[in-house]
Amino acid sequence: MPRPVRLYNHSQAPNPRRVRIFAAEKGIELSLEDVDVLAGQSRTPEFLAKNSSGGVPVLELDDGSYLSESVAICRFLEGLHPEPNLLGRDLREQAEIEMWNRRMELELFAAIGRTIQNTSPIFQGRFKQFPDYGEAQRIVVYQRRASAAASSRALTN
Ligand SMILES: N[C@@H](CCC(=O)N[C@@H](CS)C(=O)NCC(=O)O)C(=O)O
Repeated sequence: MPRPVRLYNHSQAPNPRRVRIFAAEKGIELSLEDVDVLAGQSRTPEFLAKNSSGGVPVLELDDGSYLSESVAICRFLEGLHPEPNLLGRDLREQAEIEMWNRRMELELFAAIGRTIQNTSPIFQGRFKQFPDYGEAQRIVVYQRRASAAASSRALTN
């Protein structure tokens, strides 16, 4: 099985952070190479050859291949380092984790992304911004965060 060589990273971006947190929970030390995505470094022909989607994280492997998509990278790390188990020991547990993962990504994380992309000066010039839409999405984020917190409290009580 190929082993990780380095993780193409951005210190403030959420998707690479997700992989860094997952690796840290497992005690895996990944060598990081920062990519200035705001300066367009993930959109160069050289980087697009590593990940045609043009984003980070990307995990470089010692067989010369590259793996992108934060969840796919986490799943690969889980396979290489099964303990501590983070993605479920049996089918039921795996499906439960996947359910929460999908909810967090589609219902919360996507709305956070739409808020930031439509309101933050960081994204001016990268996207056509619709600030009113961004502010409406901000309200959605707060509502969904409250509802996720209530579900989580119900699960732990
Ligand atoms: N679905 C991908 C999303 C990757 C992504 O959008 N990464 C952002 C940083 S959080 C990025 O590199 N954006 C730069 C760009 O798209 O040019 C994943 O989960 O890894």
